[in-house]
Amino acid sequence: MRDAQPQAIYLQDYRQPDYWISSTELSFELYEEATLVTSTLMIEANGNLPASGSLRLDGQQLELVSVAIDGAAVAADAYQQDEESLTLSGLGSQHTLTIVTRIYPAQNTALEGLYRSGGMYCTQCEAEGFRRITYYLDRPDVMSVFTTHIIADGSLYPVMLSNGNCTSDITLDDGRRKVTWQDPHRKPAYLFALVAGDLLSKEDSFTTMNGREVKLKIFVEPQNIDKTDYALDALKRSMRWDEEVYGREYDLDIFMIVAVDDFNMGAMENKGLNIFNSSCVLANPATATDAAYQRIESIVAHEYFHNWSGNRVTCRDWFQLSLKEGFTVFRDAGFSADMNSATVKRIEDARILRTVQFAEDGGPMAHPVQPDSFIEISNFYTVTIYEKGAEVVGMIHKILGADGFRKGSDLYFERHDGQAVTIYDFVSAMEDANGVDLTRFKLWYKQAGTPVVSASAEYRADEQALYLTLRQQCPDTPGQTGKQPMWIPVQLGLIDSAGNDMTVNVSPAKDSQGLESWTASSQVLHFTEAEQTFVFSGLTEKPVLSLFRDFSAPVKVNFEQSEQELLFRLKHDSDGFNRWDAGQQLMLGWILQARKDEFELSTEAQTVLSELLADQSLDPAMVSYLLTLPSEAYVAEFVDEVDPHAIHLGRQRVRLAVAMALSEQFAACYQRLKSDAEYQPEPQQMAARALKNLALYYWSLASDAGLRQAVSQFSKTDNMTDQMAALMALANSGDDELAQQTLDAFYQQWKNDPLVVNQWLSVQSGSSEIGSLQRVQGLLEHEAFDWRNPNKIRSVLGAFANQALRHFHATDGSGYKLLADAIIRLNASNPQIASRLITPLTKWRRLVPALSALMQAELQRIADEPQLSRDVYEVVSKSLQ
Ligand code: B3K
Ligand code: ZN
Repeated sequence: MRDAQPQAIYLQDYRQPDYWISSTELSFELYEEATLVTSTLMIEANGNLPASGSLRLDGQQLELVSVAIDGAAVAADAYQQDEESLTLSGLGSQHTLTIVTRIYPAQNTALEGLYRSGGMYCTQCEAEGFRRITYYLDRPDVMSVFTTHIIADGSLYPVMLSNGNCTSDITLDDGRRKVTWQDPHRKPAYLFALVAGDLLSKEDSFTTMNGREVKLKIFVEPQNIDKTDYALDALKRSMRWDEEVYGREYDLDIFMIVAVDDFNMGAMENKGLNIFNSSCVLANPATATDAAYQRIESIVAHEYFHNWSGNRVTCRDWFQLSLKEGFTVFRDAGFSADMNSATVKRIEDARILRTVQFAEDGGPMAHPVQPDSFIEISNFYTVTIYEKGAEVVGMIHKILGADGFRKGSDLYFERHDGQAVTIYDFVSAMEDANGVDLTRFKLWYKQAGTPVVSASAEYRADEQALYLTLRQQCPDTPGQTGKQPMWIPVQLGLIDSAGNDMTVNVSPAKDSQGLESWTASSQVLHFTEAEQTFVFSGLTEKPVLSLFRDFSAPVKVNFEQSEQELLFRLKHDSDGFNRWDAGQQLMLGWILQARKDEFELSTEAQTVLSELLADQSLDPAMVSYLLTLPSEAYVAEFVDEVDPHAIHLGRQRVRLAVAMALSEQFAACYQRLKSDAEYQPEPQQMAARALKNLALYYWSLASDAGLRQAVSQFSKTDNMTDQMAALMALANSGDDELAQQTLDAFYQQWKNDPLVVNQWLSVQSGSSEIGSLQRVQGLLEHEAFDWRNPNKIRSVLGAFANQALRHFHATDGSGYKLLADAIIRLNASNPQIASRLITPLTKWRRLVPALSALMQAELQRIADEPQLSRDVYEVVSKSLQ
């Protein structure tokens, strides 16, 4: 907790440190009540700066026991200490510092630094958690070689791990065990990790492209040992993929993953010792859904890929966070696309961008992919840094093509291996390897906000030409006005009346600054000015335009197409992503219309949808997305003033109309895809289950026969994907008694498996049907709930505020109050989690006036709290500005 007005820090103030730390030796003596940390640092003055003789080390919540310089104790009046630092002065160019601190992991509820989770010790140091372990230069440009000793009671903590290789394991005279780990790679402190616990491990090995044998180990609490196979398999596939696609080989003899129950994020890429939220690594068929398997696959890959994009080449400062996160998300997306369906992956990513990221870009926390200031860096692990950052990297990929991009990434890794660099170093490597100038493109990193592209097209039969005029405009965001036009890659197609792609000839060939307008190999149009007209010639008939194929840029598009054209593209577009997009535009129109009126599906729409459902040549996973309505949150992004109740009503009407109109087709589709094959978490089966369960969802809405089928699937299945789909259908069926019976049965079956119980919590809290305030309050009191566990908080409060919109936006403001009370409570125990929960409240300006006022009042109530953490203060104060 700090004073009420924490200060922002600025990118432009970046300076190198006065000293470097060439080596770091840490000794952890773990006792039940406290941990003693002895840190021995070799420091060297930074020759790039005039000698200051002064060194300010970061440290928070530390009990300082002693300080010595070159072996001589320093008296307490010879250093300065405050709540955030320890400063030594009068130093020469090289010294050995020995600092002893005492810390209290069992009392650490913020889950940063060293803490206890269940019976084990673990760490989370990114971004600034290491300073809660010892005084240090806790900044990513200070890279050091680490040696770690862990001393503890070996019977309580048989497994003791840190980064690198284990170099000694001895029993001391007093019977305690001392284990030593050495990491040969220089790294910043945020990549440090330590684990001690009573754990079991599942082992495997991987032979790298150069024939080196790497030991792989996943450590879990004993009851979870049967849930490690899939993550191990995903890890091996990631390692192979990174060799094949990026030429990157692993660089230590061992790679470890540890599953931890209490964790603020998904996982952490500590060098050689990744620590995972157990929900992102543990799975078996009975307890994990297909979606959970896919999440595990992508997060295991993401953390593994960080070994190069993040660890070998790291960030100079935290303003460069997207250097490692945007690039690594782009890499894991490529991996998931290759392992599963590329179209489906693109659809999923675009959905996140359009719901969550566009909302962030349009709200009070909007920031560029490279922010220029922040108060608390933990608030910047955002969809903008991660997902928009990945889209920006993806646009570079679109512009350069796969081969050019690979040349650029090779140069980047080679040039900067072992360094802490900036986003522009990445862009420079891409430019230098390809001889291109991306100066204009860099605006994507600097300018916040979602550009809006408006398109209008005119076909001139006499010229056999289509005139396409594009205009772009990027709205003002906090602290940024008057944005410049961006370089927007528009992948496009022109479709003839038979549904085939036509050849594209574009003029002018270059823009006003000489940049080519069209890249034929990737079918990308380069749109770089505020307004441009492109002429497509040689068109013997009027084409149907398919713009922004493959979601080629993270922009909003205004382009009117008739229901007929949208249906045509839903049926014929050769780009799977744009088929989905056409369908979403269509359904969005229906929902907006149904807010005011009853809704009926047109005959044409009914025909196209039933054809899709019956077409067995299509990927069933894609079809399930084609037939999924936009979520309420997605719809909210397309209206000027959000009335969540009207959106809910409109969506319910459309949902029912689709269910009723195609009831028989859904029943038939379900029967066709039902299978007795043994469950496997592999793409084909997953795709079939996705469509089968979508069919069940609609079918059970439309008829008792469907509902009976859901009841039977619920109890007869052997896998969580099918059981969860049935549970969702029944819980949301509108039959309260049936819903409750099923929920109770599910809890009885699974109450001893915390990860399954979390799913049970969120099915209820996240439902616009049953997620009432009263129910959510009940869940907060339930034996299964725990305020210390971030997964539980997300499952109840996160699901409620982000998904059960009808209840969260209750017209008496009770939903907002419930969330604000929770934020105030968590502000004291876990500021990061508290701060993340504020997001739904940051949208108050976009709501209808009555709700807006109620929400603003709750934000103000939080702002008025006396002891706000820096995390909560930043989001609340920016939201009220
Ligand atoms: N790099 C970590 C994020 C840790 C954030 C801590 N506040 C996870 C990831 O992106 O891989
Ligand atoms: Zn990451």
